[in-house]
Amino acid sequence: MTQADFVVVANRLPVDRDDEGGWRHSPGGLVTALEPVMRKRDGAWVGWPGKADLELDPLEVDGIFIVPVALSAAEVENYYEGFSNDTIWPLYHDVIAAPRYKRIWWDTYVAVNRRFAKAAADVAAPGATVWVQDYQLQLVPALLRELRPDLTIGYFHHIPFPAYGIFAQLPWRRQVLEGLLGADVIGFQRVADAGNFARAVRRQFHYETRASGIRVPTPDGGTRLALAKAFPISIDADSYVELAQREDVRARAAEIRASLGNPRKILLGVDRLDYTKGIRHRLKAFGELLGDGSLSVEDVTLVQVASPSRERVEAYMQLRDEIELTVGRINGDHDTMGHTAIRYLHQAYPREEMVALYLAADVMLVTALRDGMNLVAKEYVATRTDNRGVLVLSEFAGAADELGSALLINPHDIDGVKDAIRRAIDMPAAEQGRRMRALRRRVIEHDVEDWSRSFLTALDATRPDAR
Ligand code: GDG
Repeated sequence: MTQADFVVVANRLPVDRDDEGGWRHSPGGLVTALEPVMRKRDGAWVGWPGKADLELDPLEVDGIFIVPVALSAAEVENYYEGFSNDTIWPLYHDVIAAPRYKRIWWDTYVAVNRRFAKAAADVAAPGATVWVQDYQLQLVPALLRELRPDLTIGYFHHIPFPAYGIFAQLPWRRQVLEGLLGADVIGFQRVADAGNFARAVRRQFHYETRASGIRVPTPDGGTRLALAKAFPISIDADSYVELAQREDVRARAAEIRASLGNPRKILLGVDRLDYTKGIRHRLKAFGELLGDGSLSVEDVTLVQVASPSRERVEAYMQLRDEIELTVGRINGDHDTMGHTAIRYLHQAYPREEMVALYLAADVMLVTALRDGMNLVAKEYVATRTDNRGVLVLSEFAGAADELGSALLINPHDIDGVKDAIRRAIDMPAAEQGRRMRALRRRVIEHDVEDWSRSFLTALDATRPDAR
């Protein structure tokens, strides 16, 4: 049995199974971020291959040791669609949608987390470092520590951690906190998320917390220190800059503008179709601006990419209906034969096309009601190599902590969103340049490699031999 000194545990594997039974690289941000470390550290990746009832043996793909964890169709329904995406996701995003608490979902979540922990314990070499990713696997750190006390365990939480008053709704709140406290370093997107976590730990267990450290009791009657701290995630900025400078991508951006009738300004929204992203608020503001005559479709078009997501979860089906009704109404009221108000695209595109869209857009609208980070905001900024363009950014996205030079908005304040859109459309080039330069500096200096390096450095510092 192969053993690895560095193990990543995530809900999904970094590769997808293609229809011929081969493996394809899935180009996600996490994969790009961790690939260099995986190679350097002789890494293994434990995760679900993305299809139910697929039992696969471990294998090596492009220098990464892949350990597939099988899930039955019922487990996908209860652990993934149920507890992860219909309990934790809405609860941790400030109950924008109502979380559903079902005991069968919880029981399955526990069973699946055990399976992931066991798989990680089996592949980790003595004294290895294991990095667990995200809210689907909150119990893995403690389960793994129980199986393998010799390991150094990190956990990164990609979504918000809510205020105690909201978190306290969770019937299994103590078990979840205990699960997370099994890690040596618990990483969050924002300082506020780490603070909410520490507060929940104090309220539930009365453990002592000082600065980022939490004193956690150990089975031998002593204590150990767990670190709960912000490590804001980022993008592979260089690869976005490169794409943005490619001739074919730039030509495609011009083609997109032309195919929309070369409007004076193009506004853009890019989101998974998710109720956390504030798509309805954005449409409402834009619709009102057209309605009150502030904007005209001859002049301005909104392109909204809403990539399909979690289509078997009820709240997402409802959201899709509402958004499509709203888009239909706005377009019906305002379109002319030659111009459309909203070009709505319920599709997923290759990365080149996304970058062409970023290049074509004068204004990027990120109006999330709650978002761990929001990488779309960072991607837009990275591609704007001419320092033109305006980012309108929700204060409720983690990215707002770093991107203060954007036009920050409260998405619930529709008049405020309308003002920001107007301001963005009319912003003089000099001000665009000033703001965009500051935004780009931040994203390029703090890229995803910087993120994984700072997390792993903090994690290494907790090793017994480093202490
Ligand atoms: C979670 C947290 C946190 C979207 N549509 C297409 C496409 N995308 C890409 C974007 C971006 C990514 O998906 C979405 O990332 P976000 O950060 O915006 O949002 P979530 O999916 O909700 O991610 C979030 C993140 O984890 C990382 O920690 O920032 O807060 O919710 O990269 O470009 N990519 C392609 N075609 C599409 O149609 N190729």
